[in-house]
Amino acid sequence: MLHLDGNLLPAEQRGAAETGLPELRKLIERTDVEGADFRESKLVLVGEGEVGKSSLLAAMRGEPFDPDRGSTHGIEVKTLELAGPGADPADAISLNAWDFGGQKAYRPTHQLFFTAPAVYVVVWKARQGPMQGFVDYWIDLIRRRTSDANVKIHIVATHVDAEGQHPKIDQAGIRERHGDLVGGFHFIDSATGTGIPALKAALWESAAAMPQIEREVPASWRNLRRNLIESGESYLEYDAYERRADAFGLDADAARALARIATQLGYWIHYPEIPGLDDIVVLKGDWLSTAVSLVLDDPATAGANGLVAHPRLGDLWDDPGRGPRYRYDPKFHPALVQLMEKYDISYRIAREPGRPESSLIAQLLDEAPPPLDDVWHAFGPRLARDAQLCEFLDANGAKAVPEGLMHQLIVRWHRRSLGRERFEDSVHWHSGFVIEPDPFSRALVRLEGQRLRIEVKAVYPEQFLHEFVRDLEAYAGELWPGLRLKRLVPCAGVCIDPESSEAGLFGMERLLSRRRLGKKTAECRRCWQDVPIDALLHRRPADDDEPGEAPNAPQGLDAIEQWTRTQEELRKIIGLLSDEAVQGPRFYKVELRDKGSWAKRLTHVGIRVVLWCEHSQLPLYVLDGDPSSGVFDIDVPREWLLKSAPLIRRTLKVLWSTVLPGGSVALDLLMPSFDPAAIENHLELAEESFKVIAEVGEDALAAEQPWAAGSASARSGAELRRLHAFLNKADPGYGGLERVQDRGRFLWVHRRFAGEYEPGVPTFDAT
Ligand SMILES: Nc1nc2c(ncn2[C@@H]2O[C@H](COP(=O)(O)OP(=O)(O)OP(=O)(O)O)[C@@H](O)[C@H]2O)c(=O)[nH]1
Ligand SMILES: [Mg+2]
Repeated sequence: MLHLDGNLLPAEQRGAAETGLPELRKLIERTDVEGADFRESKLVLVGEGEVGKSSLLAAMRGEPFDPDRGSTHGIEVKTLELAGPGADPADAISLNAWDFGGQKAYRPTHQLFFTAPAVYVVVWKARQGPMQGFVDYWIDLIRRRTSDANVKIHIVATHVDAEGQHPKIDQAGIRERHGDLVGGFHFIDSATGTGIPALKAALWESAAAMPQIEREVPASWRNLRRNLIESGESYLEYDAYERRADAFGLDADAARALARIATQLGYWIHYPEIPGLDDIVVLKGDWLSTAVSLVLDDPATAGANGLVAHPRLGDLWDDPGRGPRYRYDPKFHPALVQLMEKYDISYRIAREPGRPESSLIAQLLDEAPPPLDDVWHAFGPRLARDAQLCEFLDANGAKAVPEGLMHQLIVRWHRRSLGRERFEDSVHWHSGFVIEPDPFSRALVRLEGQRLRIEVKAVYPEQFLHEFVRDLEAYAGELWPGLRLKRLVPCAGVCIDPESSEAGLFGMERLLSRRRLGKKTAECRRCWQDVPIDALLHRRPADDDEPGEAPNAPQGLDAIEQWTRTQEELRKIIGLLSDEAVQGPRFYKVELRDKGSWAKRLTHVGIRVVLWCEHSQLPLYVLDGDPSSGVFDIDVPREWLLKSAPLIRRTLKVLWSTVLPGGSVALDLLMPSFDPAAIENHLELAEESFKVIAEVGEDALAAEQPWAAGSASARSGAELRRLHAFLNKADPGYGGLERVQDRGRFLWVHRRFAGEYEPGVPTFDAT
């Protein structure tokens, strides 16, 4: 058996493992046959603008010094061959050197390409003022993105001969803060060549010490990659790539595996799932970032607060006034837009007749916040309010807001923005935004110094807070593994500060551990009063995934409250079954086709499965106006029905409450002419069926104990997967439900809502 988890396999093989076992097997077989050493690693040059990064790389590559070198647009990737200390050619290491343009505007995008394993060079120039701060800044940026694993950082001062003095930097301080990550301090001059050989030797040492520098990969892979690097091409059409691969002895499967793995490693770009990128392999890592920099550098887009019409993008990406490196064949423009979306750089705004399709580049949003009176202060005066603050702490415990975080959050949450239908209604700026998680609640998210403050107005504001912070934690954990999220609870008026500034803040972890220890209060570090912990944590447990009590509203709750509870339960079910949603939908209802046959205890029973849309929370037959749409009569093993009963019951309850008066907003808005009684009839049938299942099931349950072992979610998931297999036989298209992604999670929605999640291939027409 192959053990694929953990870090036992080198990255290529892990990549192959993720793409499927057959490919992995093939890779391993090939390695046995024709394994060859592959000494290659990544070098990343960073630092402020114009400190001499590109000149340094040129000097190391043995190119003549160019006193009039232009500033780097985006990223340039070049190879740097380093010979080992002896003359043995087998010691040579080939580095892919990534030279980043230092302009501030590029930083949020560039750091996406800071990956490990890699040797980093932080370049500085000792002319003006204290450069120490900049050096620290870049080291921090690298560490946040890489969580220190497999990273070495060299700190290089340029212009040393030109300056005529040895620049000073607090080496001891930097070593103290960053420890073993620091590979060394170097002082060079690219114009005269001073210090260049010694630096190259030091970089070789660091690269040679990287784990997996000598990866065993098939010689055919290595030879193909070498050939492609040396050819200098930026991209290949997929069939040309296949032909080239074939010439190096790679069949179609192996070529596809290599393309995917090289994408995962950040060398190439090939996304078979993005239309337009499926038929090319981009060979240069800087291809996308340069395209993004052309947009970021565009004064017109900046002047429009980041709003750019696609024809304008078309002009920027194929400007006859620029050199070939900055021109992109228009057939790739749609793919570029989709890649920017994939990296949360931009999103497409709602289409309007007479206006060309447009995107918002979040990084170029206005610095000044818009007036918040109407959209926030006046909103929902009777709704409950809650707030939380988040801090990001680095390995040294220092606070740091990840660069570009706010822009990425704006893109990530744009489906809840106020401008969903009319872009002009959006409320967002450089460091904040207002969103509407659902029709009855709003949230204001903004940067406050080094903290992110999230305020919510809703019936149960803690629900959204919980969802948002959890999403933030997962997202930040992926992008900035070197940072840790710390949650803070404001005193929210509990604080007895004489100025009632309500500025007291309590660390969430501290409150929770105090409570676990049985303590009832926590001391406020602002007013030094003991504040009741329960008052600070007026939150209900939100992550229990056991079937909670029904969302049926207790007496006295009004429609909005009931609606909110229903949504919460829906979200829980969606979250509980998120892995299974890769394969198929989660919302369905079951009726027994013949209740009598259930009692006969045959091994199989006839059921009717009715599929629901997870977006509108309505059955497909309602949305399609066709009683047979999304309705399947199938035979299933009796034992499946017994095991699925808990999930069926839980889903049934919540589907019921969506059609109760006030339950589903969607029904009134989307289907004003539809009579809810029709759904009610269906649900009644399902409920009766469920009663029959449960009654006759009791003794069977006792005998078979299908509900006994494992956690509820694991069991429900397994049974749901079986249902997908049954339905697949009847209709692999699941009645036309489409799978879409929202913040990395899958949803199954009616096709008419799919466009809200996945806007399709972008268009570049003038209207
Ligand atoms: N005398 C001297 N000049 C240098 C040295 N390094 C760079 N320069 C000059 O400084 C200017 C900027 O150098 P670049 O290498 O373009 O700087 P960069 O860091 O790549 O700049 P960006 O790409 O804009 O971030 C150029 O005009 C170089 O000729 C050095 O070591 N000595
Ligand atoms: Mg440069």
